[in-house]
Amino acid sequence: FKQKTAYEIYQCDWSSDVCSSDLNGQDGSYLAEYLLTLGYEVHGMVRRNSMSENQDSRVIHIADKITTHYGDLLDESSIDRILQEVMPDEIYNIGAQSHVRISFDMPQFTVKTNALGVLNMLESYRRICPKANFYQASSSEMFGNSVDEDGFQRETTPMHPVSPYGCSKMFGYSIVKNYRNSYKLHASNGILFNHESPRRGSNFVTNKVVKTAVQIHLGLAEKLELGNLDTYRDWGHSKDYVRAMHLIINHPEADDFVVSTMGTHSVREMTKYVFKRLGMNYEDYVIQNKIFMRPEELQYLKGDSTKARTILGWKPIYTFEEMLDEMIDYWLNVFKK
Ligand code: F7E
Repeated sequence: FKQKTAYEIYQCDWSSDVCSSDLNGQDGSYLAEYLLTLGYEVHGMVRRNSMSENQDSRVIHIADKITTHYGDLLDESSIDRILQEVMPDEIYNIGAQSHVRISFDMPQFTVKTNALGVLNMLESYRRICPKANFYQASSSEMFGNSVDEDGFQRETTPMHPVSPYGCSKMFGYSIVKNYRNSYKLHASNGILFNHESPRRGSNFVTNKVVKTAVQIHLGLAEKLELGNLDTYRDWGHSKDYVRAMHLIINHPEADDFVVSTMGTHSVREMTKYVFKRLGMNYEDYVIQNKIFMRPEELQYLKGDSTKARTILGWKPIYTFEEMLDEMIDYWLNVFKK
């Protein structure tokens, strides 16, 4: 293991290796692929669970190119052990209980993982490898229903979260800033708006709509049950957003950046588009079920990412439609086999 590490550090352009939490999530898998194309040595933390196939299913195709370590954001000793072994140059904390609706069912687990988990990472990082750069996956859910007069949320918009998930992310965001200032660490926040892909869990609304619409189209399902159709989200593609994470962590000064498409669509508009592309009218198939509603809802998101575009030179490549088309094609392929 050590020889391999030394060899690869010597070989790669960036003289750098990287450590990321939740390698097997949507973003973790795209980030690992992206960093490999840049010549990084990639180490990822995976959480043990009782369904073995879920622990590496999104990264199985690159399993021989990355190193995985069992660990947990709530198990400080596992974080210490991994950081001591790897001594990374870049640390991406993208592990979380990321489902907003589920955070109302499991508020304490959500807060422990998403808030205390960040603090655990920061403490290990500060003690073991403080010269590394640190990226925290912060979220537009922290804004809650707070919108600037021009209809955007940006770095300066007040944060008033409306879910246990949003509250937990706001602690993570704040403690990163606190550690940056207190200990002069290169610790940054990406405030990422919703980002999707074929690898998105199918209990998030885009992939739920696409997967079920394809099943209906192929005669494999009859109805689609949704919650609130009239909320608005700024949806981008995860592949574009992991490029932003890398730019943020490598910016000479640690800072906080909004990452967004600067556009917004309602759940209804998104659903209408997907069904239309499959030759159907969504109104014939969609029914509302209140079990998918949230006790308190975030109504409207549209992010202003001017700062990231100007300072980091980042911009998204995928359009909203191209992203949904890719997801539709993915599920058509899965179910036609
Ligand atoms: O919901 C509505 C729902 O669960 C989007 C996470 O990545 O982005 C994500 O959080 C909207 C909400 O994402 C259903 O009420 C209607 O208004 O896809 P979602 P989210 O809650 O916005 C932020 C930035 C994060 O950081 C989070 O980790 O769609 N909606 N019907 C539904 N949502 C779901 N899941 N299922 C429905 O049946």
